[in-house]
Amino acid sequence: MKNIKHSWAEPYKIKMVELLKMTTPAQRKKAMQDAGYNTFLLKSEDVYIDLLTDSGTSAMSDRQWAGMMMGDEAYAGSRNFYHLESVVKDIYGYKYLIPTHQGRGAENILSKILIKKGDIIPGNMYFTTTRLHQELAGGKFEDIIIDEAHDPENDFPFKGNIDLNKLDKLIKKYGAKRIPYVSMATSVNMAGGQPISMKNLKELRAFTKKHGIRVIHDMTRVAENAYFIQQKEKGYKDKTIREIVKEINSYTDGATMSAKKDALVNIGGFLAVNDWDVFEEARNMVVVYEGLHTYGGLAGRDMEAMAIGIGESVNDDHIKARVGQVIYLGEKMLEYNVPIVTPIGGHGIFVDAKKFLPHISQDQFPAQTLAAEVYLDAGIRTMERGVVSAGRKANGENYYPKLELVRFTIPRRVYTQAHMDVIAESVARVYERRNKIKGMKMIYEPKYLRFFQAKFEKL
Ligand code: PLI
Repeated sequence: MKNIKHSWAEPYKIKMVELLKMTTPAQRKKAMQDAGYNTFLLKSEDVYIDLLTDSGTSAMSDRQWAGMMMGDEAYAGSRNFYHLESVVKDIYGYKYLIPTHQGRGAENILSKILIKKGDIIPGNMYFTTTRLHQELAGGKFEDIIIDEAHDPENDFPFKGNIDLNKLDKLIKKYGAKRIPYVSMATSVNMAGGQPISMKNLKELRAFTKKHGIRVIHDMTRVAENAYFIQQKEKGYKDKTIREIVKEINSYTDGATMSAKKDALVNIGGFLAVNDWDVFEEARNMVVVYEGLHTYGGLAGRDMEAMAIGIGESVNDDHIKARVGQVIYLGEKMLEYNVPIVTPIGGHGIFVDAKKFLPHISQDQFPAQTLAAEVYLDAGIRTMERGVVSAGRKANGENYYPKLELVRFTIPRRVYTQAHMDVIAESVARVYERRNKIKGMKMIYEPKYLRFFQAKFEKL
């Protein structure tokens, strides 16, 4: 009896299905060429299993759909806003709420309020939209994540941690006055969904307090981070996800949230702060960029679905199955010797394209190439997270990130274990023929966030 495994399973059953189109290799070849070898430019109906992102792609529950029918679509003072506000206070612990249409809406407002020209914003690895808003507001992002995060094979369990020595050096170099806040993300997306530990967060809080620097939390995937703390950090195994999430937030001064991830909705986000002055300024500004402060670009029904989704997102059974499915896929890929970022993160598997295609130089876009090849094999859509996503510096030079990854992002509550098997087998097939794969050149490059619309040609 002792050796029988205790498997996780989904804490829900399926009530409605969406049919998928199956494609032939010839159809996929044409679709990929038409898309300029950029998976963002594929038509969704040409995709079999869509792992482009976990953003806005979750399946909502029957309770969330019922909530949608309870939308109060008043221009001002919708009851759904007050419901959301009470949930953000109660579950997340932040005092003041500004709803926004999605995460970057909150990033825009926050960056404009807190950042002055010439400021430095240290953070645990950049995220594309977050860094761009910081730069557009006149700031400069500085990466202070621990070195382990840049090594895909390092098995340290909390690769999202912040290196306080790096922060200290920045303070000594620029002075605390030029650092408006530390941009701290839970489940660091670009590092492979890697968590930050509670211990590190507590140390960060104490250190920043000493220097009078705020901590702003990108809480897009906070529940997934909480799961790793519960499973791996001493002293947390008997705490609930809900308790851990609240504790994480308690060490920060405010947060930007893309509710399209953890919070299980297809659209929505918010800015939440504890500081009245920042709130007041944000409440002024949201009217300019998003909408009135009681809807922020969202319909009443969207806010209701978000309020209910936040509650579901901190349920222990939900998060165990959610991350369990990601780990299942990662372990399957490892069985086929596919090089992936380890430890396996919370929202997807990140395949190490430098190691998968060592004969392709970073100038020939190994991760972009691999994402195209994976689509061609079985219609699985993934995303480049490497030199294309990293973009260019203010002086026009490319950023060359150490990590050159293809992200297989798992939408929440959408695909089954059989889909995971199909994905792992497809990647294993591409891995078998890896030596024959050639790189690409970029033939069209947009000015901002180029990965969304750039086009490529095979060499
Ligand atoms: O896509 P938005 O504007 O709702 O959120 C922006 C955003 C902010 N922070 C983090 C960590 C994100 O992952 C994020 C969006 N991520 C996307 C779209 C993704 O595919 O990962």
